[in-house]
Amino acid sequence: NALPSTVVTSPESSTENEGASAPPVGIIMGSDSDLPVMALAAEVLESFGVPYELSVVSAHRTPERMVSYAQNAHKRGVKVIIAGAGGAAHLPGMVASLTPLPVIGVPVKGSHTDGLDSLLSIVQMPRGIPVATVAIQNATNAGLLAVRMLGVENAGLVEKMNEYQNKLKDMVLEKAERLET
Ligand code: RP5
Repeated sequence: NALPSTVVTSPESSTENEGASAPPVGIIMGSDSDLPVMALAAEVLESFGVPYELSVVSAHRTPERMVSYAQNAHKRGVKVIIAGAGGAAHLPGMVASLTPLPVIGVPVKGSHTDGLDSLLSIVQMPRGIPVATVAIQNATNAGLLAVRMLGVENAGLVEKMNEYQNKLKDMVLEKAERLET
């Protein structure tokens, strides 16, 4: 599971380091076992040149760390949080309840279940506390959604997203053409 070279890891102390200039995207996950999935979001951000930090923050095993991370992220300069978890996947929703930032939830498949449990745990939020939930294991879309959110204030990212979508379209059309000839 080699990670992209510009990964910025967030040490424990940085969760409370108010005033520091954090990268715009915080990728957090309930366990290091979620990393193979969550690395997909990191890869997307890397390809768009968006800096990020990567951290294990467990709602159940390190609840105080989760509270500290969520309450301080916006003060440190984080703009969007991507939170992945599996099973009783409380992390994205709890973090959303503690931060004013947009939270994108990634349901991670468990070793004994198909991930539907994680999906429902993350998507079924009560009115008032939204989590933008992507499909099971689809951290790629979480990364893309974060880029689109940051594009609200960054015309360069909007341009890159246009290019990305055009490339996607070309790829599909090439495949369709190969099939049809
Ligand atoms: C969740 O429990 C994590 O997000 C992970 O998906 C799942 C299993 O964690 P490990 O037992 O592999 O550490 O909190």
